[in-house]
Amino acid sequence: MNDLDSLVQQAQADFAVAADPTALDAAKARFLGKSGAITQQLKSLGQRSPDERRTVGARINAAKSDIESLLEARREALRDEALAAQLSAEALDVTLPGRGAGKGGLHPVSRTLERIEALFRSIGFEVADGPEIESDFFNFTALNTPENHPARSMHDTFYLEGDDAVLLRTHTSPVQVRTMRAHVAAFGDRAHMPEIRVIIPGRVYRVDSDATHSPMFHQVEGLWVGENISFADLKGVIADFLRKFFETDDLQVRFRPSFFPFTEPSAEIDVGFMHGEMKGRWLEIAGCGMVHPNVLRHGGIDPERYTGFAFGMGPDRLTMLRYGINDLRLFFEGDLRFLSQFR
Ligand code: 2U9
Repeated sequence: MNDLDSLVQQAQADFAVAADPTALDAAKARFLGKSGAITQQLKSLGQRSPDERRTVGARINAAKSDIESLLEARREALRDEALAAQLSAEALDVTLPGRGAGKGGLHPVSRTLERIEALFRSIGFEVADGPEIESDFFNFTALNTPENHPARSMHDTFYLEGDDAVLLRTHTSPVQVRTMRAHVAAFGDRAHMPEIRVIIPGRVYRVDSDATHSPMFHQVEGLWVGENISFADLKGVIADFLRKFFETDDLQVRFRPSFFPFTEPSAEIDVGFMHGEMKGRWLEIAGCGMVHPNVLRHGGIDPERYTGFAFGMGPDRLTMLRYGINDLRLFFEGDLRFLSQFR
């Protein structure tokens, strides 16, 4: 066997053990590269006689073309191996049942909020919102909450680091003050300013956490300001709302005197069911009152001419009552085993 035949055999053996394209390129360089064995042979032709050059040259070129064919064959074999490996790794069993798109649904508290909004819209209320990061002024001062009130302590309220005048709102009430100011700015110069009728649903924050308290919870507050708005209007609106919300006229509503810094007089609202399993029990459902004159003033409204009522309720608690849920934290853990029951 001459040199060239053994070179071709050597190339075949080297290509066969190259396990990937990089190793194959390295093997190719040993034969066909700039200083590869075949290239060396071609270079040495210069030292031969013209006759030899022709015959030997033809044999070298034949060996070169054999090696190139062997290389291409091995390349193709490696490509086939890689494809086969990929196909078996990505094997798809088309006989498996489909996973489905996983239909989503509204969170139970969102459903309650939507119901409350729809009921108040039907009697001419607008829905407003505002910032969850509030100033101490709008959250407390404008709402007639004294400087030393316990609600203002670090113990009860989340303050932003490095600025004790900025906090996570503890109620949605600052939005009512903002609403009053915006309303006065828009309509305050008219002989008869239109009434304000607004509800504010939203997230609020307090330092509190157990089965019935979460550091983040929801509130819906309402405000109706105009000339001659009275406590009788408040009672009518609330009683109507509760009968529609609980889908029964079989319901008693009780107003118990209470105290809030932002309303005077103030009351807690209880509902009593006259039949069924809740018969004879009173449930505290909301708080309310006539907006304090100081709060109207902070809203830019003259308390000598206008009066208003406000109320606040907890939609989380209303949702717990409606569905018989005993732990508030379930709402905010994002566990689909719980949430998907409300779809
Ligand atoms: C303005 C003036 C007055 C809103 C009110 C309550 C009473 C109340 C609680 C009910 C359940 C909070 O989520 S809860 O724990 N709220 O008892 N809220 S009066 O009074 C306002 C609001 C804004 C400008």
